[in-house]
Amino acid sequence: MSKQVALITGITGQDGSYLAEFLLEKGYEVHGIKRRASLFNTERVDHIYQDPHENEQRFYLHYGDLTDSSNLTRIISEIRPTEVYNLGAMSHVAVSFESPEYTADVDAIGTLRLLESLRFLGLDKTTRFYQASTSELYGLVQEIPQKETTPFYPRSPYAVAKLYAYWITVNYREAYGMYACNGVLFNHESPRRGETFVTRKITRGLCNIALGIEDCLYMGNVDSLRDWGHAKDYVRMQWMMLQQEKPEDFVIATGVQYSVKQFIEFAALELGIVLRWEGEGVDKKAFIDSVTGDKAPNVKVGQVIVQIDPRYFRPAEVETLLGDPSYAKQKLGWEPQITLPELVSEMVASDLYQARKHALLVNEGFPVSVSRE
Ligand code: NDP
Ligand code: GDR
Repeated sequence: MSKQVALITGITGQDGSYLAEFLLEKGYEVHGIKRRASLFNTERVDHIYQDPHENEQRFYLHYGDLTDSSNLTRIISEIRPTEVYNLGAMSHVAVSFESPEYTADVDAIGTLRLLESLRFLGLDKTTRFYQASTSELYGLVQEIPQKETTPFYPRSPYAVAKLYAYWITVNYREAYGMYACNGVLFNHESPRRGETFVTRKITRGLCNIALGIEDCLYMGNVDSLRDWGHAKDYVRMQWMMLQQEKPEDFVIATGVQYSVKQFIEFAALELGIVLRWEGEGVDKKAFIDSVTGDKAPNVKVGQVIVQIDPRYFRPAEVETLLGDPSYAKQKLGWEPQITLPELVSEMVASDLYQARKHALLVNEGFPVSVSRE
């Protein structure tokens, strides 16, 4: 078989890092695009970084940006990938309301730039293209659960930009016969999830509270319902989608839904904290009802540890998402292997480890600040 060469945009993100590991294990040569930042931003892939002086290198990082066509075209012409995974994006829904134009440039036009580069370089008949589409396309849901045929109704600048990316991917498949497909992925999480997405904010915040580093977790809409899976299961699916005979779009989800409030309760329980909720709307708060076990030595019964803060409400909310992954199961034999309790447990263990490191430094007299948002 000829050499498999993958190009991953967004390699420094949650999914990019898991996908890079997965493809390296499969024997691929893996190239990733990283953005220049004023600090190191490769923490999620440092463990697979290969010193360029080593022989038999199979992992490469290139500086680049989805807003820069000439840069993308140069990288693609140099490495001539057999598969391109477009995972790069301004991926935070709330932030997209603050930076709508930038979000459109990266998430919508960035996708077009990649597709055009492949076409311009004559790779449109050989290189396979994966687009990171999203359940946010369903937004104000028209059908429960959502599947491949459910109509879209995006509710944020992020989702509208991703709608363009979805359709331009379909268009290049139909117009030029490209092997290009969309994975419509529902929320997926892991210990590598960005700290400002809700699940990570919860596990990190509660672990910090358990060890006395923070006092309270300020949340937005805790009644919001999501279908959460594990990123490791979802990147496997991204690769599977590019190994089919014909390109198709697939919904990837667990088919199980929980509220943000339930996620908070699961994470608290993992720490041995039992919560009781009181109040409604912005007065809603959760206090500690009882503590079992020794993972939360710095909390006390009666302490309020979750409060609602309207600053985390969105101008337009996606209240409920629940995916139907039947087609992916039937056509590709894909099933998620990691359950939500296992995911919560892994995330809490990882954030507790980080919080312990933090507490140790503070106890030894080294001042450490906590980044919050
Ligand atoms: P992350 O936010 O963790 O990662 C996003 C990646 O995109 C980072 O590597 C980031 O770089 C990079 N990026 C941001 N802006 C640019 C730019 N202008 N040019 C090049 N790269 C850029 O996202 P996830 O890993 O969670 O998600 C991967 C993709 O899947 C995204 O497109 C997201 O929208 C989509 N998606 C995610 C879902 C989820 O639940 N995780 C569900 C459905 C879709 P840097 O590290 O420098 O910021
Ligand atoms: P989402 O993920 O918007 O679904 O987009 P996020 O984790 O940010 O929010 C999920 C739900 O939780 C509610 N929420 C809060 N969210 C955040 N971030 N912070 C809070 O304090 C908070 N309180 C309540 C939100 O309102 C929302 O309803 C993610 C991203 O990864 C997208 O890139 C991806 O496309 C979709 O998932 C599928």
